[in-house]
This record gives sequence, C-alpha cells and structure tokens, in this order.
Amino acid sequence: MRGRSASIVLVLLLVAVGLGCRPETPAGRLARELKGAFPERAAPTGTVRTFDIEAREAELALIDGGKLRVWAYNGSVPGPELRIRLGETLRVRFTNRLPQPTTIHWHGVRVPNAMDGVPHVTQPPVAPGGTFTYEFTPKDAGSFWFHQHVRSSEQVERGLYGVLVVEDAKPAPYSRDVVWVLDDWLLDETHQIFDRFNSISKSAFDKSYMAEMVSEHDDMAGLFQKEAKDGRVQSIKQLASSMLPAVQQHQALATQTASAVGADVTATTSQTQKGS
Ligand SMILES: [Cu+2]
Repeated sequence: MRGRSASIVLVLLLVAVGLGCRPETPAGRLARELKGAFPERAAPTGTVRTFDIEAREAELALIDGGKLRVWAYNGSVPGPELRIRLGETLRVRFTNRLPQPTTIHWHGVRVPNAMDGVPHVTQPPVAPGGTFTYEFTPKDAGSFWFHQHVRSSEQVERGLYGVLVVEDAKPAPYSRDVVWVLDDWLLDETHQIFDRFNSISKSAFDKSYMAEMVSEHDDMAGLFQKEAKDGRVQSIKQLASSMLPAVQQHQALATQTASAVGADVTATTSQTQKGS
C-alpha cells in the first residue's frame, strides 16, 4: 500500500514538473503580459447611440471653384464624426447607395467578429441598395477611423472613411477637442479622381480578381515599354529595364493561375497578345 501511494506521488510530481518546464509559446507569453492591460469585455451602460450612414456618390466643392466627384458617407469627406462615450453602444444603420458592394470596417476597434466588416468572412458584402446594421459596445476609449472594406484601393481613395471617437466614461476637462483627418487625392487632367486604382486587391472580392491581375501587369509592362521607348525620363527608362522582367514574370504567373482557377481572362489576354 505504501509503495503504491509513493508511486502515485511520484507520478503527480513528474506531471507537475513536466507542466512547469513546458516552454512558453510567444502567443502565451503575450497573453500573460497583456492580461489585465485591456478590459476583456465591454461594460454596456444600456445607452444606445444610433447613427444613419449612407454611402453614395457626391460632389465636393474645391477651393478653386471646381467640383470633385467622390464616394462619401452622408455626402461628406471625411464622413460623419461619430462620437460616443465608453460604455455606450454604437448602432449604425448603414445603407449602400453605391454602384458597388461595400461594408464598413471599424479600424482598431475591438468589435464582435460579426461586426468587423470583412466581406465574405464576417459578413456578406452589402449589395447596392442593401442595408446592414452595425452594433457594438467598444471596450476601449480612443480616436478611431472607420472605412469601407471592399476594393479598398478604390473605395477609400474615392472618399469612404470617417472618424469614431470613443470618449472616456468621464472625460478629462478640455476646452476644445479637434479632429483632423488628412488625406490626399490623385487627380487626372480633368481634375477628377484618377480612376486607375492600380491595385490587384481592388478586385479581390469579385470574380475579376485574376483577370484584373493579368490586365494590371499587362498595363505596367506596356507603360514601362512606352516610357522606355519615349526616353523622356532617364530614371523611368532605367526603372523600366530593371523592372520589366519581373513584371513579365508576374504577368505569366497571373495568367497561369487565372486559367487554373477558371477566371475569365479572354479579353485581357487577347490585349496582351496584341500588345506584345
Ligand atoms: Cu483599416
């Protein structure tokens, strides 16, 4: 009997030693170090702040008297400033009046997953004419921004972003709180937004992803060739010659991948053949 209990004690000891010696993973270390640094859950006071946001095309008056066509939340760029207090629940009744699907992402805000606005992952994209209600109680005070999350290189560039300020539950006294949002526009010769958004990610959420990729590499290759031929700018010439092989390699890879996934690249590949 005595031998048996001794061996049980020994086994327990070995288990304890084994647990203690297991090396800590980086994620485990982070979790331990940050424990208690941020509230794990929101503490809703029960007050709900409701905002209506509509994404639609709009025109902004420019200081030179011109009009800039943009896509905007509630007709302004940046969009509305949403201001709530910590503990209050934000409810945004969103309507999409754009010609493209879209979502809203709450940048840097710890939201429930379903409110994160990642199309096809946490919610279906909001189709043109569709609506979606975002509702969450922030866990942290702070100044955040929100923006769309579909074809971002186009939709952010066209103006779809705004500010969310979550004030402390008892804000420190101040005379004035001013929010600045800085951005720049890339305009074309007609003084409108340059509408070649030039990113493969812009079409990541529709079926044209691979086709776009092929076409964009085609554009880049063509541009480099043209600039190099014109010889207008020496540095562009050098850039063109150094980058062209890489661009062509990517173009070939994109074409292969596109045909492997069955993307429709007939239009763009025929251009490629014509151009080269
Ligand atoms: Cu973001």
